[in-house]
Amino acid sequence: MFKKILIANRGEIAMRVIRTCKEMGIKTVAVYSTADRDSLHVRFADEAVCIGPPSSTDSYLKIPNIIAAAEITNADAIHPGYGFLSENAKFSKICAEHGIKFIGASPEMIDRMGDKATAKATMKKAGVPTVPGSEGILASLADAKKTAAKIGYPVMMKATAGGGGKGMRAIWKEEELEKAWESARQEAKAAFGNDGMYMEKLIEEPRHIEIQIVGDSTGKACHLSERDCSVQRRHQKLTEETPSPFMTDELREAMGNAAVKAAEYIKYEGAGTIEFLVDKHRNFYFMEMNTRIQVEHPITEQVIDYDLIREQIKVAAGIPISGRNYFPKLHSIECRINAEDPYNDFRPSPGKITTFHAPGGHGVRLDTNVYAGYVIPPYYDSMIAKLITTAQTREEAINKMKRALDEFVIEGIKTTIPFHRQLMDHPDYLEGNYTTKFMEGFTMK
Ligand code: MV4
Repeated sequence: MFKKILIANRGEIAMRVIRTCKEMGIKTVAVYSTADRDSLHVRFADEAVCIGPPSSTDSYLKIPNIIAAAEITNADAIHPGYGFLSENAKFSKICAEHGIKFIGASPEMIDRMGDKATAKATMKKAGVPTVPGSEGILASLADAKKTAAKIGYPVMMKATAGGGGKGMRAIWKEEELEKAWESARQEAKAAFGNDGMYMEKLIEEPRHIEIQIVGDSTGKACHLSERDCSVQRRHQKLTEETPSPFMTDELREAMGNAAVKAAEYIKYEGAGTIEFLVDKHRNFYFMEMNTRIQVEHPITEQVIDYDLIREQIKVAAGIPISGRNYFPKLHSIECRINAEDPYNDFRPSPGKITTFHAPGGHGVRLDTNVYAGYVIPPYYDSMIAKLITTAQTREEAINKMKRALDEFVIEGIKTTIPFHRQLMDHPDYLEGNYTTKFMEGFTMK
């Protein structure tokens, strides 16, 4: 087992990893930028190394500085968290070259799943349902036109180096195709340095339902059931829940088995998430695979009483998984609390937190790195806390979330607490009747 793990991240996920390491008797090293000098993860780790100035490019994304921090502290593994370098194949490779265990996917796996057209072709070979569409990358505009005519409009054009909606265009009729082709490729080239595009039948009003999987070094994989992440705004998840209100036992069985089949086919090691699009007829289709721990992992932990970070560390240390699948025994909801103003287009609201009163009580979990007096820096992601409630039923979990949100006091900055409180009263949300289109019709009262 590792003796010392460096956490190459910040904020709540750094705290999350440090907590499990402490429980496992593993020493921890925090890395921080000069803007994060007073951050909680710096204080809770056994050691801390400053790796640069505030900008992420010069600190949390600066591979030489992170490797140097691991070398000088003699860390034998690095946990990348999510975001930053968590799905950076070059970083995974450099860790391996320095004899430091990257607690994440191999460089080959990251590249294979990071290229969306390749990931999709791989899943299709594994026998996982995929959306009907082009065989790989579109060769030209003429090829795109021919493919769209074959699939039948509406179609969705996507950047192979993309993900999270960047470089994606919905095309409803042929007249729109050329403009979409040019603009999407330009956007993809600028964002990813790769303008490869592929095309699929457009799935109307889909749900985003993802399956958590864990694979080990013996080639075995298991699933830990689903998370419904359909409530998103501009491809940013706002709240997630498990079980999905749209799920049936048959659908869970089919999606879980497909996810395990995929993980074992690619010999996936570690924690991963397979994202599916689910249409109104409950047909499900592979969308993307994430080779990292996800922000929303706590709701899965809550309903099956499982520590996903612990499992990641054990698998990375070569310890085999039990192999059984896990099904939700409870209901859990996560609300992402961001330093943003929901009354002003969710614009960022950094600054000093003058009052902080955390909710608590039975079935309430708060994963956060902020406290009264903490100054939220403007350089990083705006999420400051994840409020998670868990209960026997969805209705009880919602009522608990309402009560916890009402208890949650943060002053000095604006937050998305009022948005979540209003969401918990929304008739369609209460009915579990929502798709990825839900936020298009939502306005703050
Ligand atoms: C789709 C789709 C409809 N049809 N693909 C959004 C980002 C990336 N995860 C893929 N996405 C979508 N792909 C087909 N063939 C609709 C979306 C989509 C979406 C998916 C999940 C969660 C939120 C979304 C918001 C807009 C569009």
